[in-house]
Amino acid sequence: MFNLLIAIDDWLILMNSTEGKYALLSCPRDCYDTCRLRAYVEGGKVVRVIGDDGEYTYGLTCPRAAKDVERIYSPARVLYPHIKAGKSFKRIDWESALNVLTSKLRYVLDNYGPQHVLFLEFAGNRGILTRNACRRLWNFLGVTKTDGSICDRNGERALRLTYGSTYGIFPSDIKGLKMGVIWGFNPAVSAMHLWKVLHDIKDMGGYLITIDVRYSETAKSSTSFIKVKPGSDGALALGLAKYFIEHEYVDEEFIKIHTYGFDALKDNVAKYTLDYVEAVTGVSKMTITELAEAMITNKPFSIFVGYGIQRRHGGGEIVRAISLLPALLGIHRGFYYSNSDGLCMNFKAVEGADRWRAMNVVSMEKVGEIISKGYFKLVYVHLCNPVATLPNSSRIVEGFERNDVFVVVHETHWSDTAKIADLVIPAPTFYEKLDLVYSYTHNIIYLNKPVIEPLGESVGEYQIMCEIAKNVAPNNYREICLDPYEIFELAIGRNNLEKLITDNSLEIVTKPRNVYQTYTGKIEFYSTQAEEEGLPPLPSPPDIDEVNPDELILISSAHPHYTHTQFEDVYGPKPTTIHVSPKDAEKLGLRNGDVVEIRNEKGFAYMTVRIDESLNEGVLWTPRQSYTLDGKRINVLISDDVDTYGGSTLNSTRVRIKKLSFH
Ligand SMILES: Nc1nc2c(c(=O)[nH]1)N[C@H]1C(S)=C(S)[C@@H](COP(=O)(O)OP(=O)(O)OC[C@H]3O[C@@H](n4cnc5c(=O)[nH]c(N)nc54)[C@H](O)[C@@H]3O)O[C@H]1N2
Ligand SMILES: Nc1nc2c(c(=O)[nH]1)N[C@H]1C(S)=C(S)[C@@H](COP(=O)(O)OP(=O)(O)OC[C@H]3O[C@@H](n4cnc5c(=O)[nH]c(N)nc54)[C@H](O)[C@@H]3O)O[C@H]1N2
Ligand code: SF4
Ligand SMILES: [Mo]
Repeated sequence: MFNLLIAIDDWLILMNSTEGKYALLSCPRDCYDTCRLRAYVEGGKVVRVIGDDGEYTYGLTCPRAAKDVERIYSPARVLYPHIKAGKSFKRIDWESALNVLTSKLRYVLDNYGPQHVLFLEFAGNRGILTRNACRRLWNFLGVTKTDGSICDRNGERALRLTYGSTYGIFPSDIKGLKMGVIWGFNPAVSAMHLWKVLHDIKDMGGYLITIDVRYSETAKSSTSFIKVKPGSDGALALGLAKYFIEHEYVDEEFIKIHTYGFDALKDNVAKYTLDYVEAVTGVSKMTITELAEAMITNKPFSIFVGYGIQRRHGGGEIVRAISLLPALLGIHRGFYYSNSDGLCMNFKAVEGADRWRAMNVVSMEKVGEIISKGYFKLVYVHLCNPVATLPNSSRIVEGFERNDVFVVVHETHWSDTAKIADLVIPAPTFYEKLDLVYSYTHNIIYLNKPVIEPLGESVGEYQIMCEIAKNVAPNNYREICLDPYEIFELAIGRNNLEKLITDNSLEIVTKPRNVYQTYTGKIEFYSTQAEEEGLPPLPSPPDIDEVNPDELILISSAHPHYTHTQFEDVYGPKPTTIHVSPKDAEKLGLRNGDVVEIRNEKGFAYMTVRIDESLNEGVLWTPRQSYTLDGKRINVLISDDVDTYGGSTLNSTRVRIKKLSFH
């Protein structure tokens, strides 16, 4: 093993309990909840993991954490560096692995230029050190990076245009609500700890209204459910806005002081009569009226906007329209979406983005198209599994399999992507490394330290970044590679860091809910920044996701057992079922268990039919990144179009299906 430039030998202290010795650490997976976990350790091994009983975790263990022991010690762990040898892999030592990696990187930098190196990452681990700090090297080198747009970009941009930033209500304020409107969000599956807090609203006699394209797990346990046609939520929101304005329910005083562009908005909503909205959304006039009246009479309420709703054409405009509703009724930031903008933390300094900037940025949706053409000569992948999770994924496989593209994957497990890489290097799980973990929902940050030794020869991402920096940028090494605690200090400041080191967790100060970082300092119904950027200054959502007569819309969303493609080694591969509405099944002559071909211009796949009453006619559903019967992932068919707000349109995927007959 080579000598680490930064040795991390600072371990979490184990505490005694009747059930054994345990340490507290935080889950850095890409998930709303960022739980505090109790990891029980015996003989240097993690033997059990449960959710701690403190604030925001409430002693609830999710199905992923419950299986973390199996995941840590899974046979699918990458334990040693491996290099591609023909059709399989050969184990090599770290020194050789680093030699291959740095010499390839230097070769591409010198002969092609930094823009031909792609740094491809996402959020497999959201730790400050593992994720943000590793960007320092790649920003310094000026390589190509992605725009990180796959997940929540459309909604993020919408809220920044309207409110100046994305933060809304924090969990500590949810208790005071009379009503929660859960819009295109399935927290019963995707955020079970936040869901507990939301559910408390109902248990205290308040209301939960869920708006979705299917009768989701969340809808089943809400006070009421409103089913809409995919992509029609913007029309519903502007219909509600018109109702508030017409019936003089708006808070004029609040509007005068805190908002900009109300008169223009008034004209903008004129066409959204109840008749029009009913025709577009499929929601009856009576239900629309009831929803409007519920908002008027149950203040304060908050709208919990999910990410599923905005991954579509017009997704940004839809979130903008929805986000205006509480403001019309006099509520400051009456929404929840992502609270990271509201934390007083300096991500730019951590990433070195305040001094260096990547040269070239590519859309995450278009990675497949660009990679398949061989533009990038070296691709460095960590914290993601792009050949399974990005859209148009067969193009990514095509690119990775080219002889003139060298693919390096730093992974904890043999992911789909690792399996087709040229060089695979082993990474420790979050139980095996130091990090600072923050949440995009609550405001408690944690200092994670290892509870066990890194398995096999795994080495942390930040340490590898430092090794590469030493080799390819020796003169700037000291600037790029700071001590991990210096990185943490950049993120939260010295005073906070001192408290964090003493207590292991810390409540971070949040920005005030009644302050708006827009040009006018107000909530902008009419967005001055959108105008400047050539986007419509007033919310202009599409009426609906357009489809041709024989096409259906394919929606995919989170499954309780998996975090995207993780935990398939524990729970087994994701199901190969496609859910079809009873009406479509009848039209297409389909029965449960039939095998169908699903096809669009990107390709085809085979799946097994499950007839599902929770779906509207015209909508298909499958767990995200599901497998198909012919051994692909559904992402071979997923839309790679980019929304006008720069984000993904995964849920605007249009397909045709037909029963396969075997002769
Ligand atoms: N168990 C589990 N939890 C997770 C994850 C995981 O993989 N597994 N991943 C995490 C990540 S990265 C993310 S981004 C979040 C995602 O979690 P959520 O924000 O809940 O988003 P999705 O699960 O994609 O979709 C939420 C709902 O949107 C609905 N929807 C889709 N289109 C429309 C529409 O046009 N209108 C309306 N009204 N509804 C629509 C879907 O039917 C679905 O029920 O979950 C996080 N939590
Ligand atoms: N069809 C469809 N596709 C989707 C979506 C959808 O709704 N439908 N949702 C999209 C969304 S919202 C998201 S966020 C993306 C997620 O896309 P990805 O981030 O690619 O999802 P994961 O499968 O979780 O991949 C994370 C990888 O990181 C690895 N990993 C975990 N911890 C560590 C670590 O500490 N170090 C290292 N080096 N590796 C680690 C895991 O083993 C795993 O292979 O998928 C997108 N794709
Ligand atoms: S995956 Fe989400 S719900 Fe599960 S432990 Fe991690 S943060 Fe909590
Ligand atoms: Mo996501």
